Amino acid sequence: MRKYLRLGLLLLPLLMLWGCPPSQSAKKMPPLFIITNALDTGKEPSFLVTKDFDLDKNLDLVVLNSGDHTFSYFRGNGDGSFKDPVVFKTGADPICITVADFNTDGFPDLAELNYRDQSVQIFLNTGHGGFKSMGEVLHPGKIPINLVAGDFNEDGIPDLAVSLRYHKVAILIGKGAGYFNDPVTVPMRGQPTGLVIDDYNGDQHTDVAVALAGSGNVGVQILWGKGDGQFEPSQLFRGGGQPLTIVNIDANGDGWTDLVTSSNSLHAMTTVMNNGDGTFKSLRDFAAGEFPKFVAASDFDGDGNVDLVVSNATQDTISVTLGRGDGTFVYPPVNHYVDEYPQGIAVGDFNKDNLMDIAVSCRDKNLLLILTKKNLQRASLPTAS
Ligand SMILES: [Ca+2]
Ligand SMILES: [Ca+2]
Ligand SMILES: [Ca+2]
Ligand SMILES: [Ca+2]
Repeated sequence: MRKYLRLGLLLLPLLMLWGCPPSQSAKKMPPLFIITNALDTGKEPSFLVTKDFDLDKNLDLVVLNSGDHTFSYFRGNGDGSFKDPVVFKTGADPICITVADFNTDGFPDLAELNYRDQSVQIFLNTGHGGFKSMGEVLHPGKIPINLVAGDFNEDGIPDLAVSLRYHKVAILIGKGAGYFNDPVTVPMRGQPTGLVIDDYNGDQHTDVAVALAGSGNVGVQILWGKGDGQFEPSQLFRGGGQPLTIVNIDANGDGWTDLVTSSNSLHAMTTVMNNGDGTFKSLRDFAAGEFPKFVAASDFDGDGNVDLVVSNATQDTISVTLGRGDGTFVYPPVNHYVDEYPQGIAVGDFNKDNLMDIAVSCRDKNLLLILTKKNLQRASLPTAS
C-alpha cells in the first residue's frame, strides 16, 4: 500500500504537467545568475537569513539545519566567499528565524523557532564571531509556525509576533537584555502561517500582516498596531489560495507596502495591493514553479521595478519573476537550476559589486549555494585609476 502511495506521489507532478501543458508562447529566458559558490551546511538546511552580524560591513548568513537541530553561521568575506561555519545547537526541528537587536547592544541577535519543542530560543550575538543562547526558552503557545520581530510598543526594544496554528498570533513584548514578557494572544479568523511587519496604513505604528491558510478562512489579515503593543485585527482580505509564505513588496511604486503570498500546494503566487486606506485588493494569481517554498523581493535586473525570487522545491530550481512595476509580473519566470530541494532564500550583495545576489539552501544535498549576477559581474569591477 505504502509503495503505491509513494508511486502516486512520484507520478503526481508528472500528471500535473500533462494536465497543464506550458503555453505555446512561453519561451525560455536566459538565466540572470550563475552559481559562484557552494557551502556545506548541516543536515537538511532550510530557513535562511542574511545580515552583517559581526559589523565588519560584509554580509553574513545564518541557515537552520532542520535535520540535526542546529544552525550554521557563515561570516562573509565581502567577495562572495565565506569563512568556515560555526555551528550552534537549537531545539528540536528549527524551522524559522528572525533577526533583531534584542539586548540593544548594536549587534543583531537571533530568535529561532523550534517546531517540535513548540519553543522560541534567543541567541545573543557575542560580537566576537558567535552567538550565545539565552538560558530561558520561550513558549509562545500551542503549535507555533512562524515568527517576526518588530518594536510594537515603541520603547526601542524589539518584540516578537508568533503565528500559532489554532487561530492566534502571540505577541511577546521585549524587556531588554534578551528577555520577554509572557505571550498575549490576538485571535485570527483562520489558521495563521507566514507573517511580516511594516506600517501598512501610514499611521507610524508597526502593523503585522498575516497569511491565513488551512481548512477555514484563507487570505490575509492585518493586525493594526496601536503603538502600545496592542493590535486591532482587520477584516479578512483575499490573498491567494493557500498562502503559506508572505513578503513585503511595493509592487507598483506608490510608497504603500503591498504583499505577495505564495501557495505552495497550488503552485501560485498572488499580489495583494495596498489601497492605502486600510484595505487590500488581490490581483489575479500568477504561476510559480512547482511547490514554491520561499519568496524574496528585490530589483534583480536594475530597471527600478521590484522582482521576486522563489525556490521551487520539487523542481530543483529557483525562478526570478520580473516585476512590471504595476503589481503584475512577466511570464515566464527566469529559471535557474540549483541543487536538490531548494528551500530558504536570502537576497543581498554578498560580493559587493552593487548588484543583488541570491543565497539558497538545498535540503537534500546539505548545501548553501551563492548565485551572483551573470554578465555584469566583470564589467562592474572597479578599474584602476
Ligand atoms: Ca559581516
Ligand atoms: Ca544584540
Ligand atoms: Ca518593544
Ligand atoms: Ca500602522
